[in-house]
Amino acid sequence: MQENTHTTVHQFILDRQNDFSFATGELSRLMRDIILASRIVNRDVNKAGLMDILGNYGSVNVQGEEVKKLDVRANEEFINALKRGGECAAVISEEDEETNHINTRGAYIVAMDPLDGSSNIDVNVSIGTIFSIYRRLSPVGSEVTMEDCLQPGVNQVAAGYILYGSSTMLVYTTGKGVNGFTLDLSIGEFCLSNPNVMTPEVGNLYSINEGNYQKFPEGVKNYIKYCQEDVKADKRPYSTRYIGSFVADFHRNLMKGGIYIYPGTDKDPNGKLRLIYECNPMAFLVEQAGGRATDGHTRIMELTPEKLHQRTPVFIGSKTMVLKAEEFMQAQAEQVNGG
Ligand code: P6P
Repeated sequence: MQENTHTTVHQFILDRQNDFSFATGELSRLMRDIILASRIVNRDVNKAGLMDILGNYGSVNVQGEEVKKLDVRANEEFINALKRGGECAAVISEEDEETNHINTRGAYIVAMDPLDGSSNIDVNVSIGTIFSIYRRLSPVGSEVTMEDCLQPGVNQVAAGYILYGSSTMLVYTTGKGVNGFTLDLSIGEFCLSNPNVMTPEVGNLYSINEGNYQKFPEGVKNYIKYCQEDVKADKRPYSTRYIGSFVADFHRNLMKGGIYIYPGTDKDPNGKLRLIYECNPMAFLVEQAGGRATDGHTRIMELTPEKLHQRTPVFIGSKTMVLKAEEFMQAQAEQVNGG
């Protein structure tokens, strides 16, 4: 009988229980809750193509049930799983204006984008869930405070994403490296498929919505021109790859090397992506994989959030590429300041 060579994510977490420097199984159980919800969301996302049968948002389906948008349903699945698990004190979600207070006895704060890029579902493009985990600062048993929710990214104890793509993958870190797990539908388990992920120091892919080129800062425009120069020794011109789904663009660049940029513009100086539940978790992951994440000047994880849904410009990916982009941003700043 063939020996089972699968390492499930649950075995992996238990084997590394000691990595969670303080958790007595709490963080393991929190991950269990997130993983359970992700499998339910995966099932729903895979059915999305049948929405005509299931009905669209706001309608009532053949069973007489209200049909909810998938990101609304995903949000409910994750919050319900975290409620049942008992380890989570509060959830910050892109779907909810205010913090969801779950359980005063919980020791952890979860920040998440339950279904990022959900507008791509209708055209069968990969989408994802992004999550970030903090220990609460206030005492267990008390009400969660805004200080608990507005912690800088350097305080994260875990972060990850689930990519609902050609296969469904869980990629996460607890500060001891990055590991990837692929959902094996035949056994219904996430199994270790990408141990110890390290992102290439330099890649040849750049991801940015060039439709906004006219609005970009000069530093970004100059970096894009740099990417397009014909310098073979430097693997330039780079190729542009932009799916319009952050998790999918990030994952491809993490594995192959590359840079994703969503810059600020005069109209939207803080760009589009959210600091707490999109940029911080991806910044934790990319740094653990040897990459870099800044707002063009400052390390993402050192930015202090002032609002739950605060946005930030983001330059994230292969370290050498992010540093080069920052050079162009710095040159622009010096020019503006007459430096
Ligand atoms: P744009 C999806 O709405 C999202 O938040 C990210 O997943 C994606 O990278 C970005 O916005 C796309 O934004 O403005 O290029 O369509």
